[in-house]
Amino acid sequence: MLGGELIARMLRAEGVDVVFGIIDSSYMGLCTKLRENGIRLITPRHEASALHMAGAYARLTGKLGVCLASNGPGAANAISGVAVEEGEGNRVLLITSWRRTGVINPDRGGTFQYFDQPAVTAPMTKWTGAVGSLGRLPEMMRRAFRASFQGRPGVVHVTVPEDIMNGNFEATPDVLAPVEYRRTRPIEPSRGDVKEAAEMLLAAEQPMIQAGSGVLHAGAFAELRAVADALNAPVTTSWGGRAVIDERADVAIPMNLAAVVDKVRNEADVVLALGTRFGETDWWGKPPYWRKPAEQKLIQVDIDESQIGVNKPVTLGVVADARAFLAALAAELKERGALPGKERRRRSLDRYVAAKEEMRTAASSILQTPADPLHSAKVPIAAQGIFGDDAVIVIDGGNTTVWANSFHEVRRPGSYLGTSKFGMLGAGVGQTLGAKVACPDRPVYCIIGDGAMGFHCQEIETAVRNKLAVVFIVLVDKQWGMCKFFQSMALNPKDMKERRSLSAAETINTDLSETRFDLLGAAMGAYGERVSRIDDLAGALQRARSSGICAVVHVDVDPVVHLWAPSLDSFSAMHREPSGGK
Ligand SMILES: Cc1ncc(C[n+]2csc(CCOP(=O)(O)OP(=O)(O)O)c2C)c(N)n1
Ligand SMILES: [Mg+2]
Repeated sequence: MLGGELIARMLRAEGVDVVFGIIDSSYMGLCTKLRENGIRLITPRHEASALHMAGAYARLTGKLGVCLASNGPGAANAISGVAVEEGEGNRVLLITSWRRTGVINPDRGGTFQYFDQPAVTAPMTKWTGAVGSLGRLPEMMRRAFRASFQGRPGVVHVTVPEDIMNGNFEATPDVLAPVEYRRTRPIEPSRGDVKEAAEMLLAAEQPMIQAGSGVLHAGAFAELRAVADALNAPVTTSWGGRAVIDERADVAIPMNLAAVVDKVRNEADVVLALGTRFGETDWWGKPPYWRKPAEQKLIQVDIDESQIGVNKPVTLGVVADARAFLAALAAELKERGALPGKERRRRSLDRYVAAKEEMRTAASSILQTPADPLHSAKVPIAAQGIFGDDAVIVIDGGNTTVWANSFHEVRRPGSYLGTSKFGMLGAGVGQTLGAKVACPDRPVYCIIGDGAMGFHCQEIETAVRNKLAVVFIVLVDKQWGMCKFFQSMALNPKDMKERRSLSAAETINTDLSETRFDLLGAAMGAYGERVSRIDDLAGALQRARSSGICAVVHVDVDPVVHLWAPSLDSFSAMHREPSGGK
C-alpha cells in the first residue's frame, strides 16, 4: 500500500468525503486513491482558498474540513489560510507534501521547493506534525485526527515527505476506526455542575446567556433556545457566534444592535457563557461594556479547559460540550416545574424587546433615501428577500461587511459565515464555495467589497468548473472604503465631516479603479449582471439565482454614503483597552 493510499483510507474511516486542494506529483499516492475511497477532490485556484473552503465546509457540516497543499509554493500559499482558519476556530486538517527525506530537515542547501513547513505552521496551529518515516505514518495521522477533535476547533497540519507519500508499505497497516484512537462522544458535564448552574441562574435577578462559536460547532441551536426560553434570559453572541439563534426571537439580542447588547450585559447579575472566549470583539468581558465582575457572576462552559476564566473571572467553570451542557440544563429546569422569577424576567425581556424595536426603527430610517445612487444598506435587504431565510450568506469586505451585518437578519441558525476574528479580505470567496459544497440544496450567496473580491476572484472559475451555483454580489465603491473612511477622518476630519468624502488627491492610495466584476465573471463562464439602480437590483438578483450557474452581480453603490457605515466609532473604540471599574 502507498503512503498516500493509507492516508486516503484513514480519511474515509474518519467520514471524510471531500478534500480541497490543487494536485501535484508530490502527493500522487494520495490523489490517485481518493476516488476509490469515495472522496471527492475539489480543486481551487489558490491554496488559501482551499483552507477557506475546508473551514466553511467544516463549520456548516460539523465534519472535518480537509485540504491539501504541495511542498514549497503550495504550502507557502496556504499559510494565510492557516492563520485565518485557526483564528476563526474551524476544524481544518491541512495535509502538505514535503520534499524527500534525504534532502530536507534541514535543507541540504539549495533544495528545490523547500522551506521548513512545520516550523512555520507550528506556532500557528493547534498541532503540527512532520512524518519522519513510512512506519510512523499511521500513528502521525491518528495524532492529527485526535488533535483535530480535541478542544477548541482549529487547524491541524501534517506534512508528509514525497518519498513517504508515494512509498510502499511492505505489510498493509490496519486502518482503525476513530473510536479506537480518539474520543468520539461529546464531553458531558457532571450532574453537580448542572445543578449548581441551574441554581445560580434561578437565583439571579437578571440572568443572560453569552453564546459563542462553540454553540455553533456543537449544533446546540434547539437546546440554546430551550434554555433561553425557559429562563426568559436574553442571548447575546460573539461575532463568530452570530448565527446561533433566530434573531426574530424575543430572547435574541442581535450583535448589530450594540446599544441593547451593552444594556443586557450591564444589567445581568449572572452570565451563562457557552463556547466563547470574551475576546476583543466582546470587549474582553470588561466594563463599561459588561457589568463589573464583582457584581456579575459567570458560569463559563467550554470544551477547552484552557479557555476557562482567561479574560473574565468565573464563579463556576465547566468543561463540557455546549450542547451536552444545555441539554442537561434544559432537562434540569424542566424537572423543577414552574420556575421562580420567570414572570419578573419576562418583564425585563419585554424592555429589551422594546429597545430592540426602537433601534430597528431608527436604523430603518436610513432606507428612506432616494432610489439613486444606490444605498449600500439596501443590498443585504434585497438579497435576503430574493435568496430567503434558508440561504447561507457569506459576508466579506470592509464597510461592505458593516453594511451587510447591520441590515441582514439571521433567521435560521447556521446560515451565516464571515471571518469575524480576522476580517480577512477575500476569504469569503472560498468560504462561499465551501458552503455550497456543504449545503448543495440551499442557496448560497456572498456580499463582498470590490477590494475583497480582487484577492480571490479567480475562484469564480472554480465555482463554474465544479458546478457550484453560488452568487457573488460585489459592492463596487471603487475604494478601499473602510480604510478611506478612517484615513480621511485622521487626515482631515473637518473637511471630511463637511464634504462627507475627500478626493483621491487628499488621501493616500485609498481609491481603486473600476473593475467590471460582471464581465470578469462572464469571462470565466459565470452569469454576470451590472446594477446601478435600486429598482433593478431585485430583478438582477433573481436572474442570478435562477441562472443555475455561478453568478456575479456588480452593484455600483454610492461611494460617499458607503464610507459612512454604521457604528464605525464603536469598531474603532474596540481596538483600545476598555477602561471600566473592577
Ligand atoms: C487581506 C487583508 N488585507 C488588508 C486588510 C485591511 N483592510 C481592512 S478593510 C480594507 C478595505 C476593504 O475594501 P473593500 O473590500 O472594497 O470594502 P469596502 O470597505 O470598500 O466596503 C482593508 C484594505 C484586510 N482586512 N485584509
Ligand atoms: Mg470597496
